[in-house]
Amino acid sequence: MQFLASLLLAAATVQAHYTFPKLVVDGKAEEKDWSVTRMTKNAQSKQGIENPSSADIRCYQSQNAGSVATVPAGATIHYISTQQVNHPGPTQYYLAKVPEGKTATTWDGSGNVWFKFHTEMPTVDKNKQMTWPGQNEYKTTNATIPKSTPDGEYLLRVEHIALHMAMQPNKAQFYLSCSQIKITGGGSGTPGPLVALPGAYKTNDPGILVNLQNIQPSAYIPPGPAVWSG
Ligand SMILES: *[C@@H]1O[C@H](CO)[C@@H](O)[C@H](O)[C@H]1NC(C)=O
Ligand SMILES: [Cu+2]
Repeated sequence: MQFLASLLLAAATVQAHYTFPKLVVDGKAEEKDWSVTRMTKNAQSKQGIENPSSADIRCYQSQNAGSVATVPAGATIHYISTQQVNHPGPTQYYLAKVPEGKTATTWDGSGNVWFKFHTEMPTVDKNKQMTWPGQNEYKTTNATIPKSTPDGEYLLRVEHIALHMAMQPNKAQFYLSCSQIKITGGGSGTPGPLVALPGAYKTNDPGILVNLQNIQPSAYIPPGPAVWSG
């Protein structure tokens, strides 16, 4: 009986959570899971991160990936999700340029190096319910790599912040992964502001400690730096 109960509990847990093992660039998916995307520690458990100051908030990785994906500047990207992205909350994308002398396959992404290039705001659906772009899909929302992003190797980070429990401190859930990419055909933009992960997020940020029942959709404040759109 106890065994059955824990099995059911495990099934329910897995169903409610997700990982993003596969990057899609202009409609073409990486050939198999975790080949350019770094395998995350929750690859099996699917558990989100609840402490936004945790070291795991950067890439949540258990290992680096073997390959690097070529991504043209201006490309549309998204990720395949292992489960339905059923929780309310924003999808955000970040990039960090690999420093001189390092490579995307080995660099750890430390320092004030991350800029955000995409976020999402909630809207109101026809039943007057707050809803989020991409909610209930089996993939993350699309984003465009800004055309003026300089060429070179980067870590690309996707995150979905699940806010259904976020009225309590350290109960928002962060689902994320990082991919190793090489941007080509880019420009001479100066991406910023640059932030560190961990560092950019605090437990009490208004986009992390938030009761969605109590706010207007337009009043939501996505956490992290301003978006750089190139
Ligand atoms: C997202 O991008 C893919 C190409 O990668 C495209 O096929 C799809 O139509 C886009 N979806 C939306 C909603 O724009
Ligand atoms: Cu969940």
